[in-house]
Amino acid sequence: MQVTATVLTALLSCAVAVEGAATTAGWRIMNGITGSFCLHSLLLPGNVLMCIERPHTHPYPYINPNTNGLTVALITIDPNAGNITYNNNSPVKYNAFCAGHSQAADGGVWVIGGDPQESTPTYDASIAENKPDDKTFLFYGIDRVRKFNLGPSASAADVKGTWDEDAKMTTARWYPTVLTQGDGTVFITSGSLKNIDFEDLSVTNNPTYEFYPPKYSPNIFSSVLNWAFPHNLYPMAFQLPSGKIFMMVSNRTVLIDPKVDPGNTEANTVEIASVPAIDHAPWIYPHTPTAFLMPMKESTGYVAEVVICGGSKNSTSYAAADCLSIQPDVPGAQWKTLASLPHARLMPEATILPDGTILFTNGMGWGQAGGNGGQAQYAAAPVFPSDLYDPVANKWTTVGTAQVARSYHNGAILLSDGSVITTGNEMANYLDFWGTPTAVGPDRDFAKMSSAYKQDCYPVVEKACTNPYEYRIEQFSPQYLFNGPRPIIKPFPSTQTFTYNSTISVSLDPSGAPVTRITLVRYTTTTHSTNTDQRLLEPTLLYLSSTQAIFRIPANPNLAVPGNWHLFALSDKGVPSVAERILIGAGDVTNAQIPSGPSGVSTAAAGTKSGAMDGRVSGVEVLGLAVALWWVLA
Ligand SMILES: *[C@@H]1O[C@H](CO)[C@@H](O)[C@H](O)[C@H]1NC(C)=O
Ligand SMILES: *[C@@H]1O[C@H](CO)[C@@H](O)[C@H](O)[C@H]1NC(C)=O
Ligand SMILES: *[C@@H]1O[C@H](CO)[C@@H](O)[C@H](O)[C@H]1NC(C)=O
Ligand SMILES: *[C@@H]1O[C@H](CO)[C@@H](O)[C@H](O)[C@H]1NC(C)=O
Ligand SMILES: [Cu+2]
Repeated sequence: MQVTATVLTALLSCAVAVEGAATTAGWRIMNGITGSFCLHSLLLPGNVLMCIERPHTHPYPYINPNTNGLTVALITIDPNAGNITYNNNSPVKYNAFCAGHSQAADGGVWVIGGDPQESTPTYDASIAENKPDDKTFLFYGIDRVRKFNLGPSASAADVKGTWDEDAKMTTARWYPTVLTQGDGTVFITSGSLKNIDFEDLSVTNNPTYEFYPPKYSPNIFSSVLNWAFPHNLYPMAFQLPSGKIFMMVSNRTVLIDPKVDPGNTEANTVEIASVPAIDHAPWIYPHTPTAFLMPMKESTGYVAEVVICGGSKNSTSYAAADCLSIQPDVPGAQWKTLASLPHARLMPEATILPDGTILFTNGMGWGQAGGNGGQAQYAAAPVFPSDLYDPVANKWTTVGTAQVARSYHNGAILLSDGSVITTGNEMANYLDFWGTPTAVGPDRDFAKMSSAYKQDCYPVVEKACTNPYEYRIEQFSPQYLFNGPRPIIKPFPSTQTFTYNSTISVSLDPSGAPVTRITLVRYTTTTHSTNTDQRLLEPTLLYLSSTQAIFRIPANPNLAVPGNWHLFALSDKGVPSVAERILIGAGDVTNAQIPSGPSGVSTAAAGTKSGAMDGRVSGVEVLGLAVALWWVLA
């Protein structure tokens, strides 16, 4: 144990100090540490990051010295200064390690289920869900529905908030997927009864889903979840604009209609296309791929398209590069093949950027997800390059090389300035085990791991590993931040809820770059490459001048799912403004007055504008020309 203090010091001191705003595109390690390591990463207003960690376990410091044992940290991120500040102020009663989560309709977050692995000093043995302290990993899951409510000002200056942990699900769930629906209900699916042990699967399967607040009763059995076991943890799931829920488990896809009361049957579930038969392991933990929704544009009817990428091959232990997509709301939809990832990876993170491109980061080239706090490491060969996907061209470009490995338990989050941070990894000590960043090998296969390797890192021998918990945040600045001046949005009312089918006026500062597009990117939460929140909407502009842009919030809450969104304005060069926070939810419709006189957009231009995800679509040029013309005229 004496090794720990020196290891921590080394970890903390190896970040190179950065000063001020990034000056070139690419990666940099931010100043400071997260305190708690970010196994779960959730965005709150004001670039406040909530990180939830695995309680530290032997042989590592049982009490995390940074947090004095608390497992939830709130971290204020200053993307311009390159600084992060840990605020030690948000304990949970019921350990949230291994929970599922989503952004909540009121701007808070849901954190549901988890693992009762002991965390001191918040550990309280009198709480039934906190099992006796035997310091092993195979506890029963937690049945708690936790809600984090924002503090009154919902800003970085007031990050405290409060936890409500009284509500319960019908069962315990470890590794459930959670998503927020249009009416604010949360859908909670799968999650085993306890921390899964692939060598003893007798008491873990929980092939059911339920809703909170409760709907129907007690919960609903899913034959697809049951069929896929043990490959049914953290299923991929999204709220679809049709109101149905997309769920993909292993290689089967179902649509669940929450409006249909199924009784004790599966009457609300319809299976749609299976994924094509290719050399790919089940598309789910521990062969973890990631999934996201393509940007959705008003000009093309806001059609939803789910993309799934990465994971593991079936024939070998190498990562897979495959990407597939489907439009689940379209009758008869089939999965189709997209361009493959330039770098095969499992445990990747996909982050939708304000211009509608998608950044792929994190992950490993070999092995599988899983491991015991760095003591047994199932994945090797960290993938450092980052890859950018252009959905219009179906094309990938490699756009930088990260410095920090992001193996098991990693995350990535878009900040309001348009940069992306990567978080987490509990295999920061993977070199103890694997030797070199490129080592792979069947002799170290998780299934038949030779004791020579295992012992290097296992606490029963006194050769304890170095600290596995990664506390650093690395920041990626996309090229668009260096392509010209940024548009400037004037401050937006931070406490107002904007409701469905309202028209919204965005005040623009004419000293910023002229605006050609508005995009809305939902705040996210992510763990285990599972991010049900992420989506980008591009409304058609109803009016545009140098000082004002007007657009309509979609009428459909299952499209513009309630909660916090980033509102970005983009220049004709694709340079985003700093986002303003917009809380979308139920309420009275408000309509901005569309000024009479010349507008930067005509109805025709708006109608045909295809969104310019690739920055070259003629619609934008038309729009840019219209803006320029209006300026000349004005
Ligand atoms: C950022 O952190 C550096 C180094 O820790 C410090 O010198 C600087 O004052 C900080 N800047 C801001 C704006 O907080
Ligand atoms: C789906 O997965 C099952 C179980 O892993 C496998 O038997 C089946 O062949 C797969 N189907 C396709 C189309 O890959
Ligand atoms: C996966 O590989 C095994 C052999 O390792 C093979 O028996 C099985 O059919 C493969 N499954 C799929 C879906 O290709
Ligand atoms: C949205 O509002 C417009 C008028 O502003 C109205 O014509 C339209 O029917 C509304 N749509 C829905 C779905 O309520
Ligand atoms: Cu995990």
